[in-house]
Amino acid sequence: MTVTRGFTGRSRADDRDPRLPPGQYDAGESWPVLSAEVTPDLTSADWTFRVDGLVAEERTWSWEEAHALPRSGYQGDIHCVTSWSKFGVRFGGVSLDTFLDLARPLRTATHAVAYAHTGYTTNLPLSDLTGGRAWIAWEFGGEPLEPGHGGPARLVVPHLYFWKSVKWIAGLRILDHDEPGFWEQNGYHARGNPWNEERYAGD
Ligand SMILES: Nc1nc2c(c(=O)[nH]1)N[C@H]1C(S)=C(S)[C@@H](COP(=O)(O)O)O[C@H]1N2
Ligand SMILES: [Mo]
Repeated sequence: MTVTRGFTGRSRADDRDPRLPPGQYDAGESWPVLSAEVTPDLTSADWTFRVDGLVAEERTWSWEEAHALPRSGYQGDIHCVTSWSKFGVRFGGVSLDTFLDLARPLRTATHAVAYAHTGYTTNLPLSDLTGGRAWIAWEFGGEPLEPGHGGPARLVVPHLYFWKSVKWIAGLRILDHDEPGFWEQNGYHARGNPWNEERYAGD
């Protein structure tokens, strides 16, 4: 009788941390800064967050107005398309559901373009921004978010590759179609689900 090799023993795949999506490695304590633009000189007094486009009510929140909303946060892992992942990070801010509930996307709305105060953009289906899966965050590990990492405030959409998590977030434009953002126009995948390795268009 033959025994299929690899079936009885512990395979290499079993040694992988189950938190690591395919093709990723654990960056440990380090947190690389990855920016296409120069870190802007943006203070919390200058910062605003706007939701416009296909909504019942276009809204803009100041720093104080955003901080008056119910607090929410994320604790878990993040995954950059350049292949580092970081486990157990903690972001604090407000759930995007809270902002979208106040602006009320129209029935025809399907997607959003998230844009930064610097001009960086990325596109997301609305379904990836709702249901407690996306945040406007101004705290990291209980401390104010550093400017290099997107402070005063950034978008955090941790279930997608981190290029979707716009630093120095300025707003969401709500659309009835998908419109490629900065990296997506340069060959990156429209959605970017790390568990399906959706790195590039066509993946
Ligand atoms: N405004 C802006 N947001 C951005 C980027 C950027 O270049 N500009 N890079 C994205 C990419 S590719 C990643 S991996 C993360 C990096 O965030 P970090 O620099 O805090 O690690 O921010 C995302 N958000
Ligand atoms: Mo990235």
